[in-house]
Amino acid sequence: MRNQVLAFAFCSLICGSTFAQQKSPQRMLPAEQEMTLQYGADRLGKRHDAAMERFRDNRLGAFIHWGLYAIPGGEWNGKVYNGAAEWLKSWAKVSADEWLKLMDQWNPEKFDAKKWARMAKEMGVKYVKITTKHHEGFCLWPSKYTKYTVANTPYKKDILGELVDAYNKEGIDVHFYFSVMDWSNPDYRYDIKTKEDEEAFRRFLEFTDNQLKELATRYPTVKDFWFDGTWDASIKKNGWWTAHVERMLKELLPGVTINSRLRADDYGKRHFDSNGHLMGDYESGYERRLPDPVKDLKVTKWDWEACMTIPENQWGYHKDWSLSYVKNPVEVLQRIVHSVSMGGNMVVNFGPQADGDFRPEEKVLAEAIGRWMKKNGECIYGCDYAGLEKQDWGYYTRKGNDVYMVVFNLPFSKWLTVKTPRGLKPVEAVTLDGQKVKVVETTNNEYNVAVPEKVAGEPFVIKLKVETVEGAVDKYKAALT
Ligand code: JFZ
Repeated sequence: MRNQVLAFAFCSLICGSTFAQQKSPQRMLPAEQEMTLQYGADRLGKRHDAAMERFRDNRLGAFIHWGLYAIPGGEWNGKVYNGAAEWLKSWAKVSADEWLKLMDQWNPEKFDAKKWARMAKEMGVKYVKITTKHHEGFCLWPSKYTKYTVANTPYKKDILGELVDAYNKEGIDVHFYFSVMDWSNPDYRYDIKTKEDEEAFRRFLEFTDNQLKELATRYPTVKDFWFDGTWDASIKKNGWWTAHVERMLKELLPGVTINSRLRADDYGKRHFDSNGHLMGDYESGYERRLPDPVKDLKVTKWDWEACMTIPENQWGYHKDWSLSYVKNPVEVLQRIVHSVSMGGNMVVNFGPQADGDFRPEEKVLAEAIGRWMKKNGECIYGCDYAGLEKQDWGYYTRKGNDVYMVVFNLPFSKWLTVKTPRGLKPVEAVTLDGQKVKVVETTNNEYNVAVPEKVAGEPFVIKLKVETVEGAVDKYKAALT
């Protein structure tokens, strides 16, 4: 922050007031005036290799938060805490030793990796992000570097390995969630204040490197690392280490993708470096919220992935979902479409039970999303920001010259308004089940698109085939670069 202020002040001096009055542009300084950073962004603009294209085209993923916290499910010593269940150790002020005793009860009798993989396939997700280790420190794989792993529970077997195999067999990519902050490790520090802290934290970073190398070599088909628990001063003061981790994993696993939450630059600036450039391969700041489709179109300039919980804020299994608002399948769909319409991915979270089964609400939701995706997935997978002005009936997505109108709100009249940028013209409109739909030009670059005759009682899709004339300004194409 301090450096952004400095950079900004410096810029006002050089460029005069006009430039300085611009509100927080992503790029504040002409390239030659940017500060030199050793641990800033490794790349400017989007990544365009095959692995990144695959990450982007997948568009829909599932999150799995599974750890010891699934056993108490939000309740400790008879008291139910409504805070996030995976943070229960902290809400109920349980010591690490006592918490880790839950390992003796870890024996998910109904766990069947193949069933989990079929459920994901049915839901239409193209990738699954699994908590290899959450803040509590318990590892779903038999790590050599700590005793707090599945290997030392009654279950014994390598859950992560079983899941990687099962998902991969269904053609689903596996991403690893990894919390750097680790409540089980006495060397972890929230800040570095003394020589002793420094030494402990150096040991901790080495331990973390070892675990990451272990994950990358034991499970070489992993496609992505999603880091969490990186917000403490101790890590911000060691930005070099976050850059090192990204490089280390990319050397071990060519093509691997990494979220921005890992990174801090030379000055402890996170996600975006002190010059305003995204660090890592995609922004991972959108959590349980989404960018505004009218105001925040800047997000189409970089890749991003949002993740969301089905209740308000429960990632791990909580036994009582009656305590807060719980989204219905259409709301979940709307958030998926919203994300794709702004060039982002969406990951829907599941918190499996301690017995290895999923709660009924999650099964119903996964099935409902899957049914819709089977019919309408064409407007999600491989799609991007369309470059058309948002309308109240829903969202646009686009693949080349196919613009998809995803309609959530049925108008009282039979017409849906479409406004196109200059040079872009709809030539034909059809529903995904093949009904032709009327398009009438109402004024320059404005059209009425008819609501199809038969619409199911759920969001539906109209595919507009469009033509662009030579020389047209196409915001869609610009967003792809
Ligand atoms: C973190 C975890 O603490 C939480 O348990 C869950 O795993 C979630 C996916 O990630 O929580 C966060 C992290 C970052 C923000 C908010 C919650 N954030 O940047 O707004």
